Amino acid sequence: MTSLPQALIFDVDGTLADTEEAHRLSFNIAFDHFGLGWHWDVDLYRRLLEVTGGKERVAFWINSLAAPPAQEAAWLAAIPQWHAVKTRAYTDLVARGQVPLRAGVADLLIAAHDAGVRLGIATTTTRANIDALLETNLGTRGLGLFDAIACGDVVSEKKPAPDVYLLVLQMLGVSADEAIAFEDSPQGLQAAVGAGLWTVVTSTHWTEGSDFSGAARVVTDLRFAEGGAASLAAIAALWRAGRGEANENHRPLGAMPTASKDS
Ligand code: XBP
Ligand code: MG
Repeated sequence: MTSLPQALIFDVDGTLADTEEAHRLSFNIAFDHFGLGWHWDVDLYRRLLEVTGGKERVAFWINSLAAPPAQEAAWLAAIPQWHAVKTRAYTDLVARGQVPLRAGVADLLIAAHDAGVRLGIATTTTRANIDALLETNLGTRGLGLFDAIACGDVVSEKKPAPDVYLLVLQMLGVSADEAIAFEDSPQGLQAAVGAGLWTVVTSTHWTEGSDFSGAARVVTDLRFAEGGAASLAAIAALWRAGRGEANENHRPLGAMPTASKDS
């Protein structure tokens, strides 16, 4: 029996669930709520997804409008208020069952947890979004499956910086070479690889065709075999076989992240 990694670390948006359409709708709900007259369509949002973090994404959008300095400053100051409305809209969509987990995810999480593999989350999204996603899709045991959750503003440098992965490794008490990361985007992949992690990419329609150089594997979903336990064993076997070669490609571990001013 292939020995298992000590930990599996999951990105959230695009990896645990295909969430970005719900995020896009929620941003537009917030823009309408405040009468801003902005609408992010699918093509524009796909481009904006290169900016990680919802608040940062709105700030990037505002800067692109080249508004008069006083107007720009007023809009930038209002982002936290808008983002709170957006997050409420998003968590409502999730709670109504509009955002299911991706294929194979629930089985893999439960199999890994039951096998004693530690589970972590390393994400740019807001904590309330994670709680809603896990509780709605996995019930009250959902959050309890995870030993460490590093999310949102807990680090000042968001993905593609490696900080959130370095932090969750620290929280788990696991070294990068004893863990596997799962991501969906080039920014997330860069963050995980930058932290020294052997990384599996499960792209979505938002990120397919992106440059996933540095990924140990690029797959369509996390069903590596029939059932969670078999998938876990299959992923572990690939990891054991590939770990040596992958580590040669990884950049050295970054310095431990400095906790952000908000933490
Ligand atoms: C993806 C992100 C997030 C979401 C929106 O996070 O960049 O910002 O798009 O969520 P992940 P917020 O690292 O899980 O792929 O509005 O809460 O930021
Ligand atoms: Mg993602």
